[in-house]
Amino acid sequence: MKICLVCHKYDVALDDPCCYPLGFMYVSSTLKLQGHEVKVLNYNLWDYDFIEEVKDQDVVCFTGFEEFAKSIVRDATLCKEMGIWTVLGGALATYIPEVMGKYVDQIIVGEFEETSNIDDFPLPDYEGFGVEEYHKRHSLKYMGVLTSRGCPHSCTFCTQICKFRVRSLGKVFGEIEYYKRKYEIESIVFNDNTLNLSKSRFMKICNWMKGKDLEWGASIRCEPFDEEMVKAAKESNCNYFVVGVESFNQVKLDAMSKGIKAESIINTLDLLHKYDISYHSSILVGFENESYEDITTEISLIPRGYNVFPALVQPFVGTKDGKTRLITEEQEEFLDLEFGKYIEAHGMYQFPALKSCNERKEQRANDRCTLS
Ligand code: B12
Ligand SMILES: C[S@@+](CC[C@H](N)C(=O)[O-])C[C@H]1O[C@@H](n2cnc3c(N)ncnc32)[C@H](O)[C@@H]1O
Ligand code: SF4
Repeated sequence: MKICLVCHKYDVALDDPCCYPLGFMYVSSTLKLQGHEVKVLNYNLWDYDFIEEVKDQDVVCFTGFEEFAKSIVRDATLCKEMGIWTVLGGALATYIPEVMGKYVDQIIVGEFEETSNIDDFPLPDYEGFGVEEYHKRHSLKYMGVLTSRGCPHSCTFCTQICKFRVRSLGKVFGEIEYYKRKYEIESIVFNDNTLNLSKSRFMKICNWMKGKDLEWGASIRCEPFDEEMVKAAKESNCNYFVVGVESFNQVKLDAMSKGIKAESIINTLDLLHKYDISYHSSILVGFENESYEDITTEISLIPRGYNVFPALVQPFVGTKDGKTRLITEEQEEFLDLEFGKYIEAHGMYQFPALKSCNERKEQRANDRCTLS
């Protein structure tokens, strides 16, 4: 069958360390393995004449979070008018199938490859989604790699599409070696929800990355994390972590089922400072029992000197938090703007290795000047 995957444009900079639509790329490679002829419209890189592109296709597939809902409805309606079968997978399909089912012919809930063994999944279809173009536009060549799916924790504000499973590390390392050979990459972003669920697995990853001449980054929880782990990360060229902090208040951490102790947050962040590994993290505010004063007080109590930024909890499909707020819409808008300004001023999302192309070119030019 001729199947077209429509990947709408994310509202993130192309240089974001998480810019690859990995889930859809996995769908693509599985479909190819099943013998389908797959075509991808990746709006993150290019624009298309939609009708022209899909008119000879048997099936058109969509994916995404809330921000894509409008574009999905628009394009699915066009497809229906043309008599093309439409399919939706991902978060919207999984959590609000009854709503989205009105606009598409078929809904696929959860992981596409759910029934097979995680180690048998084909690698994500980077080629089909234009990886060479990403590499041209990025300031450095990196690939996103998943060593696991899902997360065994259940923080109240977060949702997972699938149950937690890990890949065998041999497979993960093989994938990285393959990318290194094929694309001469400079960096790896581990796109797992949490890379440090197990200390021994985290140590094995660090030990393997050591000496590979690849920078890397990942998302981690504050527990388990200790000096042995941060040292191994540093020695293996780790240069960035996204750290789950959410609050320094133990009562609030417990209410959101975070499963960590407030003191381990400080320990973790201090270790990152000691070993000079960049990071960013958020304090989540705007839960249903929080007044404007509670929020401003919590923000004023964020310990100084850490890269911890305030953020409004987002009521994603599949989560309940943030749907009912105690603060008024005006207060919410005001906080959102203030947080935006704060983040812009401090460059929260500036993954150190992924500076904008211009900045990197400038830096190279400056480096040359200094040397000559
Ligand atoms: C890459 C990434 C992004 C990228 C791309 C998004 C994407 N989906 O690929 C970008 C940069 C856009 C992004 C942005 C954000 N993200 Co993000 N992101 C990720 C990340 C690291 C990897 C995604 C991934 O590859 N998942 C694994 C794949 C295998 O799963 P999947 O995408 O669900 O795909 C499978 C199924 O859903 C299904 N499927 C998917 N599409 C389709 C389509 C069809 C047709 C079919 C049949 C099946 C199907 O099959 C796939 C393979 O099995 C995840 C963490 C994680 N490991 O999941 C966070 C994650 C999804 N992001 C998260 C967050 C919080 C954000 C941001 C709010 C960050 C921020 N502060 O701005 C924004 C907001 C996004 C939004 N508007 O809602 C949260 C979501 C939390 C939640 N929903 O409660 C996650 C889970 C991280 C976390 N634990 O906090 N993100
Ligand atoms: C991958 S997690 C961080 C690492 C690790 N999994 C952890 O939770 O400690 C990414 C971060 O995204 C943020 N996040 C997740 N769901 C969110 C939501 N609904 N609203 C706002 N931020 C959210 C949280 O701050 C969370 O720590
Ligand atoms: S916030 Fe992090 S630890 Fe909590 S459930 Fe989500 S991914 Fe897991």
